[in-house]
Amino acid sequence: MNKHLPITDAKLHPIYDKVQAAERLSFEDGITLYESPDITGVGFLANIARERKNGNFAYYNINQHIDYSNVCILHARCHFCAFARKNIETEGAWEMSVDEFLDKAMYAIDNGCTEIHSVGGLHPKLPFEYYLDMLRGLKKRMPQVHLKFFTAVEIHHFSRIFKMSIKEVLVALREAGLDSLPGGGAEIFAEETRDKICPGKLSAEGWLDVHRQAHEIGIPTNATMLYGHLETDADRVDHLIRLREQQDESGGFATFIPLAFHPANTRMAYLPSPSGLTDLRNIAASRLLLDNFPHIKVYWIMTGLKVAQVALSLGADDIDGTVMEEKITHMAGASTPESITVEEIIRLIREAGKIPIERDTLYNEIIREGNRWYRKKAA
Ligand code: V47
Repeated sequence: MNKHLPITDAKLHPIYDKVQAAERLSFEDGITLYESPDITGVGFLANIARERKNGNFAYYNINQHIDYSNVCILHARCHFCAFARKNIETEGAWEMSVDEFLDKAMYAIDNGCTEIHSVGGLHPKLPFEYYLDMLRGLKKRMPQVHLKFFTAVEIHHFSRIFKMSIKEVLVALREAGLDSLPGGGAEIFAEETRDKICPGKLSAEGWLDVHRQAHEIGIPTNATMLYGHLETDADRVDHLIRLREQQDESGGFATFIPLAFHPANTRMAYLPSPSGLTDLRNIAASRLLLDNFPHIKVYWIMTGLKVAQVALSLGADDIDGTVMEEKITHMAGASTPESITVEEIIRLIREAGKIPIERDTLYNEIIREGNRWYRKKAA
């Protein structure tokens, strides 16, 4: 090994050779990445993979999260969740009307937002028309804004309560204006751990199946992994490899986002928060194992801005966006702001030595002229 390379753990040397040759890493390689004491070496390897895919660019977007309701039939099931409430009478519960939802979204859109990201709990009573009207209302007013709505768990819930197949739900939502699915609800696929942290929730197979069916009809999606709870290194590698296999088969994942568990106000509040090094290792390992994912996003809301900035040199090529209003992590004790300005995002990216690119949800470059924006045409 060249003495100038910043790798001190000899166990990483064979992985270095594979990364240089752009060869696929194995399950055992994944375990080595998680166990290695040489985090600098792991990050160095991830940066090789990152630069090969994304050069020196770092992406961000101008988006708004709107959680339409936190009423959830699984409120007592997901031990990691501080967001869900039993019903609308429970303290801290909310349920937006379609008009309230549209007003909030339109305010963001009028202020330059290119993506609305909207999810909610598994609501027992809202009719299917409610969800269709949210999409239709926005598409009619602003067709160019990307609508990234509903996790696979919500899609499965709609299919169950409205007695439609998953495909029928997806097709109806797409006709109403749905552009993509966010990556939430994946948690950790390994059955034993999944059963401990969210017994009774949609299985790993069910989650992957919804994404596969979305990809089959041309709806792109994202993927996540919740880490920092009861999962083992083997669970993390298993999760990433199952995503990689799904991507080989259906090919519609745009980005992967590792999510750092926030324990406050949850049934796992006895656990410590994941450390900065755990955050960075998850970013680096996912960049290296997910060789068929075009992008790795560091979600600054969960890691904090400082770790997010460092992550741009250790595997991540996307820092998410302005977000504007975040509930899921902040109800679980996040100390990050709920939004940041574009100027701040650009400053952090430039200071990390990267070139900031404003993107839409599907990584097309956004060009702004005054108050107007458009997607740059591919050359
Ligand atoms: O599904 C819930 C997780 C997810 C906690 O697709 C928690 O672009 C940490 O999926 N601590 C929702 N995490 C967020 C999400 C997401 C975020 C940003 C971008 C995208 C995207 C997707 O948050 C949930 C769950 O996995 N979560 N509770 C908690 N206490």
